[in-house]
Amino acid sequence: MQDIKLIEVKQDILSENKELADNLRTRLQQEKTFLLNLMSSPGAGKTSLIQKTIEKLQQEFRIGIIEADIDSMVDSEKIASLGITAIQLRTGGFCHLDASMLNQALEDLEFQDFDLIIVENIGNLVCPAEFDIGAIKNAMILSVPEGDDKPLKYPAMFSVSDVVVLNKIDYLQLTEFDTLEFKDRINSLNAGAPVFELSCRTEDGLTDWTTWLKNQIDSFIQG
Ligand SMILES: Nc1nc2c(ncn2[C@@H]2O[C@H](COP(=O)(O)OP(=O)(O)O)[C@@H](O)[C@H]2O)c(=O)[nH]1
Ligand SMILES: [Mg+2]
Repeated sequence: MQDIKLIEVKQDILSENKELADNLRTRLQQEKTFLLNLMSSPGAGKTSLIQKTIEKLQQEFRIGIIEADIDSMVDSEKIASLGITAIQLRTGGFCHLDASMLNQALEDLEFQDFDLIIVENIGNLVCPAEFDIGAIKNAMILSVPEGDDKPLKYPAMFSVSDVVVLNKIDYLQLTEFDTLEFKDRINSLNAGAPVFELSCRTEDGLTDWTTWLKNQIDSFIQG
């Protein structure tokens, strides 16, 4: 029988991606452009949080948005209607973004002209956690209707995120969601990661999030 050659495709792809992501991060640091990678499952509130964040921070920062979707332009049209520069990445079936896709989008956007670029990653709690896109910070949103057990089911996503947003707190009284349990579960995976509880609908808790983000950008630009 002939020898069978085993190729660890995933490992190769991931290490190549990591190198490209590190290069991208260095360029972002040189140009002082803060790249935020926003991840969540579909419908948790990525586009809503981006819209609210733009409203609160557009006076202070030059903001650009990169929208990723498997096959639509819906979200980038919403952002463009706010008068904000948006780029749409259509992944044609891919369930995540990677550093080379980001490289292309950042060149098109002329990223040097922005203080803050928010990337709306593909709605998915699995694949985006594996691919470093060169972001300065990774953020994820979980919405209350998804349940407080999600850190147990998707530990990688909760581990790679520098910050967690719990959205749709206006649903709390309709569910069994246990906020303390949820935070404990995050803490055991990712000690010290801040968790912001908010509602994009009522705007409760929104200012704590935008203040945190503003402080992160300010210290990044000054650093
Ligand atoms: N009740 C409630 N609905 C919300 C909230 N945030 C977003 N939504 C709704 O949830 C749906 C999905 O939100 P969207 O921002 O498109 O999620 P995305 O798929 O992660 O970008 C939309 O109908 C939003 O209006 C919230 O805080 N409370
Ligand atoms: Mg969206």
